[in-house]
Amino acid sequence: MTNPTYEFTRAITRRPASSITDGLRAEDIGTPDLDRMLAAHADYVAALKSTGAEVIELPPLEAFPDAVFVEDTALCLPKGAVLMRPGAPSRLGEVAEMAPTLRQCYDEVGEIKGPGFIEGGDILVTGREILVGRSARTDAAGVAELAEIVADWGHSLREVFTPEGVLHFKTDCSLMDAETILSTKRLDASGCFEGYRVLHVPEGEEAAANAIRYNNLVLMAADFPRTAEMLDREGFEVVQISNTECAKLDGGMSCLSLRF
Ligand code: CIR
Repeated sequence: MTNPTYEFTRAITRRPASSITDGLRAEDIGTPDLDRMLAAHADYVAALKSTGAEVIELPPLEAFPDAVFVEDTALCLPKGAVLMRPGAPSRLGEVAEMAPTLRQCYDEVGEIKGPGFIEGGDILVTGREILVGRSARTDAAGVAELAEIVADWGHSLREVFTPEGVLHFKTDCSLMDAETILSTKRLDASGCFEGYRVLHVPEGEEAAANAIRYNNLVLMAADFPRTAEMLDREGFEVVQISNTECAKLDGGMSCLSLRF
C-alpha cells in the first residue's frame, strides 16, 4: 500500500529566473548566484526523478523573483489541490501562473479566495492530519478557509504556530515518514508534535530541518553532517543537495517542489 504523505508519482518544479537576485529575504547575507542555483536545482530535480517520479519542470518567471519556491503557491493532496493566497504581496501573482498546471493534473482544484492569507510553506501533511502554522505569511482567516476546503476531502486540520522570526512552519520541520518528524528543538518545544516521534536536528544545524521525504529518499541541504549522520543512523536514505544560494533567500528543500 502506498503512503500518500511521502510516496509520490509526480512533482512540479520551476527553474529559477535571473531575477532571483531580487528575491525576498529577511536578512541580506549575499546575492544568490544564478548559475550555482541552477546547478543545485538540476541536482534536486535529478534526485526526485531517480525515485521513478515524473517531474513537471516549469520555465523561469522573470516577473516573479521568488517563483522557484513553488511550494508556497499550492497544497497538493491525494483528492485535490488547493491554490494558496501568499501573504507576501510580491508573490500573489505566482498562484495564477501555477493554476493551469494543477488543473491539468487534478480534477478538483480548490482556491483560497481571501480575505485571509496562507502559503504552502506553513503546511505539513502528516499521516494523521494537516498541521498549519500561523506565521507572518499565514493568518487565521487563511487557515480557516483551508480547513473548510480539506474537510470535504476527509482531512482534519490543526492550527499551530510558527516561532517568531521563522519564515515558515516548515522552515523548522519536515516529515520523515507518516509518524516521524524532523524538527528544530525550538519548534518542538511549542508542543505541536505531541504524540509523534520527533528527531531533533543537532544544535547549530537548525537550517537542516527543512528537508523532504520523497519516496525512498530524504533530500536535505548539504553541509549539515551531523543531521545527515543521524538520519542515516535512523535508516533513511539521504541525498544532500547544495542549498547555499536558496538559503540566501530563506528557501530550502521543501520550497522547491509540489509533490503528489
Ligand atoms: C520568500 O520569502 O517568500 C522566499 N524568498 C522564500 C520562500 C521559501 N519557501 C518555503 O519555505 N516554502
